[in-house]
Order: sequence, then C-alpha cells, then structure tokens
Amino acid sequence: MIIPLHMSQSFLIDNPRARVALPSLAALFALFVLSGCDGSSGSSDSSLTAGPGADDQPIAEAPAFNTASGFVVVREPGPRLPVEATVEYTDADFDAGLPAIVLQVPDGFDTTTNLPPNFDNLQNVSVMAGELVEVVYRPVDPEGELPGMFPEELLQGSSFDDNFDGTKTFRWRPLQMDVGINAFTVTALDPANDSYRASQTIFIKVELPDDPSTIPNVAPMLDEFRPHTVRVNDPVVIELKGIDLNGDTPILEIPDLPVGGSFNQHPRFAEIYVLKFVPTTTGTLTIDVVARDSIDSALTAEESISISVLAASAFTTTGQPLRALAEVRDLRIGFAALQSFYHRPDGAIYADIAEREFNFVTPENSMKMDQINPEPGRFQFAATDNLVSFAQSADMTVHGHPIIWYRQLPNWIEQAPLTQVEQHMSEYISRLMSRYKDDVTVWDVINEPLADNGSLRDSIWHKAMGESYIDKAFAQARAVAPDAQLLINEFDISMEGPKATALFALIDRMQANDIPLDGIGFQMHFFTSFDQFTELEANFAKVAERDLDIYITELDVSLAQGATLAQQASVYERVVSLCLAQPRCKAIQTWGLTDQYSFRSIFDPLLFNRSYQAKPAYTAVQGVLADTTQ
Ligand code: 9MR
Repeated sequence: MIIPLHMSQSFLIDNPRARVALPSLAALFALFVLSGCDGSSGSSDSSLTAGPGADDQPIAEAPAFNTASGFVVVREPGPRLPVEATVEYTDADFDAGLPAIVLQVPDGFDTTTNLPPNFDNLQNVSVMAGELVEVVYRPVDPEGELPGMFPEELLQGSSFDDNFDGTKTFRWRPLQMDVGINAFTVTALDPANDSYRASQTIFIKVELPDDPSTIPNVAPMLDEFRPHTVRVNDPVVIELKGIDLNGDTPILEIPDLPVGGSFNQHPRFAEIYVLKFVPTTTGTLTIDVVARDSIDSALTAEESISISVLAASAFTTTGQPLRALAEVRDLRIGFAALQSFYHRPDGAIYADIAEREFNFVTPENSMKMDQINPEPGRFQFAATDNLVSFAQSADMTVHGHPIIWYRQLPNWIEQAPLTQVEQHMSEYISRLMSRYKDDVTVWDVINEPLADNGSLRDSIWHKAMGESYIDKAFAQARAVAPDAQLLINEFDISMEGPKATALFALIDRMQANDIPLDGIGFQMHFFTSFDQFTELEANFAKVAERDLDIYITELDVSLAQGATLAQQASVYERVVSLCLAQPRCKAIQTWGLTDQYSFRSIFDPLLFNRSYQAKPAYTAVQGVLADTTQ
C-alpha cells in the first residue's frame, strides 16, 4: 500500500514552486490503483521515506553570489550535506600486502623471451600524519638493462626525486587530510619496448598520532581556477576555494578588490569565497588572492587568477538565431543546461546566448536522483528550481531528465531491500513530478533501459520489478502529468544493432499493453566519423510508424583525432536535415551549450567554442534551419 504524497505539507506555500507541490486528484487516484491500495492506509505514515519538508525548501540567494538577471536564484537552505566517505581502500587491502604488478603488453609482444620489469624491495608503508615517508624505487629489468619509470599520479605535496643512479625516491609528508589508506603507483618501462610496462602500487596507511599538535601546520592553497572568457559590463562571479591539507578552513582575501566588487564567504561552504564585480574594460584582468591559514595567520599563500574580458561585439552572430528559425517550423531547439551556470564567471554570457538561441532546455545534472534525493527524506531542489525560473524568464520550455535511470542513484536506494524498491520508485516519481509538472512539458521517464546487447539493463529497478518497472513508471508519470510528453531516452539507437532491435520490441510490447509512451529520445553522442545516416533515417521512420514522436535529446559531435570543424559541421547538418525531413521529429537539443563545459570538453563537440564563439557547426545548423527547401 502506498500513499507517497504528503498532502499535509501546506507549508510549501511559501515557496515559488509551492503551486506544484500538491498532487492532483488524478495522480492520487492513479497511485491508489498502481499500488493496489484499498483505501485503508491513507496516512502519509505508509510512505517508506518522508517527502519534501520545510527544511528542504530552497531560499532566496543574495545577488552577490550569482550572475543571474531576470530571475531570482534560490539555494539550498541548510549547510552542506555530510559527504559520505568514499572509502577506496580499506585496512584489509593494506593487510593483504603489496598488490600484484599490473602489466601492459603491446600487441604481439613475446613476453616469454623478454620478462617484464619490476621493482626491487617494495612494501606497503604505515606512517603517522606529519611523519616523512621515503621510499626508494629501484627498477629491475630481468634482461639486465635499466628501466625508466614514472609515477602515475603524485599524492598532494609529494615528490618523486631522481637520485641519478637509476633509482628515484618518493617523499611525502602526509597530513590530517590523508588519514586512511592511500595508494601510490609507479610504472616501469621495459628498455626493449617502452609500451611494455609494469605498474606497481604500494599502499600507504596514514594514522593520526595521539598528539595531533605534532603535525606541522602548512600554508593553505587556492584550488585551481580555470581560464574563462567573459563579456565586458556583465556581472562576473568567481567562486574561489581554499584548501588546507591540515583539514582547517583557510581564510581568503583579495587585497585589491575590483572597483564596486564584493567578496563574501559562501553561506553554505565555508571554504568557498565569492568575488562578484563588473569588468568595465576589455583585456586580461588579473586579480591577486591571498589564502591565509586559520590557525596561524602568518602562514599565507598568494596566487593570481586571470580572466579574459571581451567586447560585446565579440559574441554576436550573423543571421537569425536558431530559435527564431526553429519556431517558424514548430520545432523545439534546445540544450542541456550546465548545473548552476549562474555561479560561473561567464554565467551572464552563457544565459544570454542560451536565451538568444534556444527555446527548450534540459537540466544536464540537477534532476538526477542522487542530486534531488541524496538521503532518505532529504531533497535538493534549488538547482532545478533555478533552471525552471531561468527557462520561464527566457521563454523556454523544460525537458525533465531523467526520472528513472540506473546511474546517479543515491547510495540509500542502491542499498534498499529489493522488496521496497517499487514503493521507493513510486514515491520518487510522485515527489519529483508533482513539483515540476506545471513547468515541464516533456519527461525522460526511463533513461537508458537497454544494455548494449539489447537485454534490459540490470538496474535496481529491473532487479526489483523485472520489465514491469518501465510500465509502472510510465503509468504513474501519465497520471501525475497527463499533458506531458513521456519518453524513453536511449543511446546507440541511431544505427542498426541489438539495441535498436530491442528498442522496437520494447515499444511494440508497451503499445500492445497500452502503456502511455509518447516518444523516443535519441541521445546521439557522436564522433565526426559517424556516417550511418541511412540507418538513422530508417530508425526515425520506424519510430514514426509506431505513431511516436522523435526527440533528438543529447546531440553532440566530438572531434575525432585529426578531424576538422568542417567535418563536425557536416555531421550536425545531416542530423538536422534528417530531423526536418521527418514530420515526427519534434526537437533537437545539443548536450550542452559551449565546449567549455561539455562533458566531452576535450573533444570540443558543441556549437559554441570555449569562448562562446559560434563554430562552423553552428552556421551549418543555422543554414539548414533557414533553408526553406528542407
Ligand atoms: O553530461 C552529464 C555529465 O555531466 C554527468 O557527469 C553524467 C553522469 O550523471 O551524465 C552526463 O549526462 C548523461 C545523461 O544524463 C544521460 N545520457 C548520457 C549523458 C552523457 O554521459
């Protein structure tokens, strides 16, 4: 029996989203039906976890912390949620002794005539925080040569020094932040072939001494600040994070605050300070920052950060914006919005270009279950509330993503008894969708249900309910949001193959059972080498034949090695053309706005480059949309 909706939570009226916090009667009715409820357990006590409460409602954030204009940013009300310790290695790993060497063997290499290199006399090390660890690495080649070596990744504050006799010494003084089991890996290269490699990890166990005052207090540091490009006369916010390996919270200072600027400690994250100012001249702006130790104020570190300020004219494009061209065609053109873009230095230009070009937006990450419901009874809605407010101010419709997915799940749901997972799913769908049902027009109800071989993915949802989890989620989604378009969103379905075959079988089964499916989301994380356009066209047609809509939900085209921007543009152009040629294709969304923040940033896959300049891919998409013969 489930009644997952908390009708009694009338305190939500103070919240901007309060009007969507209460369920419709239709939704409640559907939940009764879905849960087989006999009507006898109408109290919220029957919920497995508490729904959103007053403590979960976002509050207004002071403008000094964001770049937003046109909408009010809210933030989570409380302090940071305690971070669940992600224990990578345990005492048991340490006690098991030195891990086995990991080999990399080039194709066709004969390992019987050439044995791999190894290291002389290594063992795991145990040390107290504050003590110096010194480990000498002496690589050995069974064939008698001298192997080279390098550390895979240095531990913070450590060094790997050449002794100029074929050995190197690892030196590290771990501090409070390092308490636990740490791993350090060195790779030796075989002198006969440097692709023939042996990697040896050692574990270093760091414990806190009885008297922690014996641990040296070190100067704090400033976390890395990536280069950014902003537009002159836009507000800029820079979140600066101090790090102290002693585990204290550094104090950050800006000796020469930009004129009219503010510098405030973050209300939720004590180690973060936020600089806000408006640059009024173009050029490279350099700002000095001091990180001061909170225990010994004489201990400081000084660093400079710089940003590039461009004239407004640098961000203009020629021709009509994409959304203007799409609107004429009744097409939605959209993007996945970087979570909290208004907290980035370039948040203002990000928002402006998004508003100019797109009429549809998906939260890239903020609606994932681990973000929304990180602990039982705890909810984090601020980032999604802000996305919705932004969308309203920019006259965009919102695509909800994802409701039920196998990834980005909070630990608590992964660990829930399988017998309770169905009820948890129902409670989650109801809480998420009822909050946003008036704002979201399209939902990815089920994200990525299929495995590569076409079987259903082995998610907790599938483990608990088998294939019926899909039907249950859709039925409930329709009941909560009867007017929304409900999608399955999947990748690798643009070409023939086991996944596409399985998708069509799944659709057929769902339709035979009257499951309310409205469309298919094609993700399309392509590389420039993608050329299966005939198969893509055919798969579009198969979706259309089934009376379903097509949404291109996550389009990006990564630059394969050596590929050109023109090749990238051509893939975009062909995808957009196929969409325009298919009447059931309702939307095209790129997975991000700028290469600066793409999840595949290293492959520069989007329409705007890292400094927000429109790329050939943009011009290509614009050209197809403007071409009235298509
Ligand atoms: O772009 C998203 C990235 O920032 C996240 O780290 C990742 C995990 O949550 O998800 C990425 O987005 C995925 C989307 O939600 C579902 N389809 C695949 C996308 C790329 O991995």
